[in-house]
Amino acid sequence: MMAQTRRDFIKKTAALSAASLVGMQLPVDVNTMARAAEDEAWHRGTCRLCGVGCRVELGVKNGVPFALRGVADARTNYGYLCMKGMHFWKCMGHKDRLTKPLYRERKADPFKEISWDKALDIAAERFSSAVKAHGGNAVAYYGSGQCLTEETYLFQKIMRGGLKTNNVEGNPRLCMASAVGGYMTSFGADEPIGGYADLEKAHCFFIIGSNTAEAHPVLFRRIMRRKLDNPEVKVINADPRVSQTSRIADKHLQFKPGTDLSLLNAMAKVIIDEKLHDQQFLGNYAVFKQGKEAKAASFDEFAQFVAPYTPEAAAKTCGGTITADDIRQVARWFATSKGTVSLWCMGINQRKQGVWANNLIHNLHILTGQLMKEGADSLSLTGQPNACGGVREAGGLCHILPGHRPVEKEKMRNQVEEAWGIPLGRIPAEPGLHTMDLFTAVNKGTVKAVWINCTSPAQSLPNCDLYNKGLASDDCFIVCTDIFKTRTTEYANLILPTAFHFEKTGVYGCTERRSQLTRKAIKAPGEAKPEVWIAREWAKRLATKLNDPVIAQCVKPFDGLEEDFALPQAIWDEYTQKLTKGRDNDLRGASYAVLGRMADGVQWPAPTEEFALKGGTVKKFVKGLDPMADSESKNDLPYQFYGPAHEDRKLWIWLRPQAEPSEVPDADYPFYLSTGRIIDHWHTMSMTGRIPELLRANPYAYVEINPKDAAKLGIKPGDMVEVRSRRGVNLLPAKVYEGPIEGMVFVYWHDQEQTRMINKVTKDDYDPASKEPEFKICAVQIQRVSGPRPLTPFLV
Ligand SMILES: Nc1nc2c(c(=O)[nH]1)N[C@H]1C(S)=C(S)[C@@H](COP(=O)(O)OP(=O)(O)OC[C@H]3O[C@@H](n4cnc5c(=O)[nH]c(N)nc54)[C@H](O)[C@@H]3O)O[C@H]1N2
Ligand SMILES: Nc1nc2c(c(=O)[nH]1)N[C@H]1C(S)=C(S)[C@@H](COP(=O)(O)OP(=O)(O)OC[C@H]3O[C@@H](n4cnc5c(=O)[nH]c(N)nc54)[C@H](O)[C@@H]3O)O[C@H]1N2
Ligand code: SF4
Ligand SMILES: [Mo]
Repeated sequence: MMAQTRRDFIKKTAALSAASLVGMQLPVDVNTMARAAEDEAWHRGTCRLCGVGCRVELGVKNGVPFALRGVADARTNYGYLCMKGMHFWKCMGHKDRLTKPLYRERKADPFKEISWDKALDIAAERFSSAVKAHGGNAVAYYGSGQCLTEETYLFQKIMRGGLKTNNVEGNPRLCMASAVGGYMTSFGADEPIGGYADLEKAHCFFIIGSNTAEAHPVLFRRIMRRKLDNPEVKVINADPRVSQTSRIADKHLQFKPGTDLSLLNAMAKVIIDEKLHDQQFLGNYAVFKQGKEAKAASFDEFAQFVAPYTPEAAAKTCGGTITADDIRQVARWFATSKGTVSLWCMGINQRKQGVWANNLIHNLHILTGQLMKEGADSLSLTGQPNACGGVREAGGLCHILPGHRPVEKEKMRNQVEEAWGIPLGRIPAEPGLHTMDLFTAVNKGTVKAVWINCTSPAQSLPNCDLYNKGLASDDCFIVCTDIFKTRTTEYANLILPTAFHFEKTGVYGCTERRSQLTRKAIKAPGEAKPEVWIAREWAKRLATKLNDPVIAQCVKPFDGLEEDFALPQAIWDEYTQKLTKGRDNDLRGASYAVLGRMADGVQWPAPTEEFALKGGTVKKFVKGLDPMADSESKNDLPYQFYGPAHEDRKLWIWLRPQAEPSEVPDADYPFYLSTGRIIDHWHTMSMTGRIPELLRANPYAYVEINPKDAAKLGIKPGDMVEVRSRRGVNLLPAKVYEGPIEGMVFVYWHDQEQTRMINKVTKDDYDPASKEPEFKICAVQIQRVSGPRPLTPFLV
């Protein structure tokens, strides 16, 4: 059956392969195809925004961008784009772009323009004096799932190998950490087994805690197309809110926030009771585990564990409109369809039990064998364009090194040190500070200097006012690399202007293990520079100031290379050739030359160029499709689960109970607050807030209230409402509609205006396993405020 999948796959993508072959044979690079007029060119790259990874072409005339369009033969998007994707290029020539380094010694001082030379000198001086006085752990790098892989890789190399600290973190801790924890503990390997190709083959979609329609619009379009063409395809949507995604659902399961662990366990119980599990798949590939020590359990123990989660009991826990029969129905659809794909995102990850909730979704796939066949996958949606490629794969979190290597394993550290040509033992054995501990340490004054790159924690951290106190203090030196001023640059000592997407070269790796190259197509404004240049030049100065040849060694391979292409290429080559060899994310075949020829990049594992030129691995662990499954094969079974974290090479089904969120409503704070996204804005709105076509649609945040609650509180649409928690307060206009379940309100978190920054209100408690904060649930009181309140967007 899988051999047929491969044939099907090749047939379906024949045109695409032909395109790649053309690229192979001709000396033309498909990334820059001159069209029509000689001065007009279309440059191929990836969308700057979400984790779908749509392939785009930027139209440039006389050095100025004028349009952006989708690439029709790209397997990520088949030409489609969403509104934000079509418009992000308008950030390129924007009048607000940062164009010169800015500096102030104290945070109360005004900023002054300074030269790059001076700026880098100051950054090196402040970091090296902190290291001299207090050791490597007194400094930190805080990056982003929106950095290019080359940027994340180089910064973490300088921090770990050069400054001897694992204080390398980034915003994926706020986002994907629970998904990583789920994949590692259930499958022994991070990142999805299948990918988008499964969407067109699926017969049932289980969408839980994901507003795919607004957060991954192009994938939603593919799901909708599949359902339109095949009305028998079932769509289940499980979310405490009726969202834009629910509109295509055959069944919407609406429940009290945080109760869905019960729902998932009840689905498992129905599956077992009705004997819908796949005994043979379980026998060949799965074991059962429980507790912190991952103690072995039996099938019977699992059955006993889920026994109390009867559909009736779960329906009661979940509240809302769910009935026991709904739960039976969706469990049957899930188990018996010819192929079920689950999709989830922050409604599952940003939870006190984020890893457990991930495990419970994987459980259903392992139990039913809805995993390895075509049209089936347990597919975690990634939020940012390069959280997978840059951060999860290239060492962007405090506990992981490049190539999916855990920091705490000495052998893994030594492999990295050898690849870098630095003394063994140079990289500290202890993981660094995770995000919430890092900003707590800034508050305490124990971290003396932080480099914040491509992210705006002053707005995106939960309970942000608490952490902004530390950022505001002169005890901590803050460098921000950004393209615009943000809420975070308000706390900076040094603001360094960087080149934007398409103004520099590098790779993004999206949700489905796919790496795609974007080459520089236009010049950055003013003196803005690519981060790889900034990092290299900074490291050279650190080496001098600390008189440490090992720091110099970290950037020596990149010495003198021009920053537009040769430098990022050399960084990519070092990372892929030296540090992905033999790892599950083997990318050795995906050189810039190969990526440049592909319409849509390469899915790892892709150990050879020949294999990469065919597109790489569509489905991991399948012999005949995944070269590592073949090379690692230990038996005659069709699948080989070689995931690095499970030595037994098995899939683990976990016994995980329902548990309470960190904060639930009570008499004083009687409502659940949940926060999330809308289709036309991106995070802190630094980009989308500056694009009139996007801002006009949603100029300011509002609070969604269920009509029954609004009636009880005398709130009418448009009334100004105070949303108050134990931590802070917002003042927002009301949107009254049947979205959130009764007893719950929802606010999008994009708005930068101080009275509408919802992270003043959210709670900063986190999942003890993944350290990911519970942005999705806290308790608030809401109250109508009388009198006129003028509403102004933060940017006009
Ligand atoms: N337009 C747009 N798209 C984006 C982004 C953006 O800023 N704007 N950001 C990108 C990023 S980085 C990310 S991480 C993704 C996020 O993508 P999503 O996670 O899909 O988006 P959110 O709106 O954060 O949250 C999704 C849903 O979780 C639900 N939820 C709340 N509480 C619970 C619960 O207890 N259980 C369950 N099952 N669900 C719950 C909410 O009601 C909401 O509908 O989007 C990416 N795409
Ligand atoms: N309440 C609440 N809070 C949340 C969430 C939630 O659901 N609810 N979600 C969380 C999640 S999932 C995420 S991912 C985070 C995201 O939160 P952030 O990462 O803080 O938000 P962004 O606006 O994406 O920040 C990216 C920054 O990079 C800048 N930038 C753009 N291009 C470049 C470039 O090429 N180089 C550099 N150096 N900078 C550039 C932008 O101007 C912007 O300031 O927020 C988290 N916060
Ligand atoms: S779906 Fe995501 S990747 Fe695609 S165009 Fe929209 S924002 Fe860009
Ligand atoms: Mo995210």
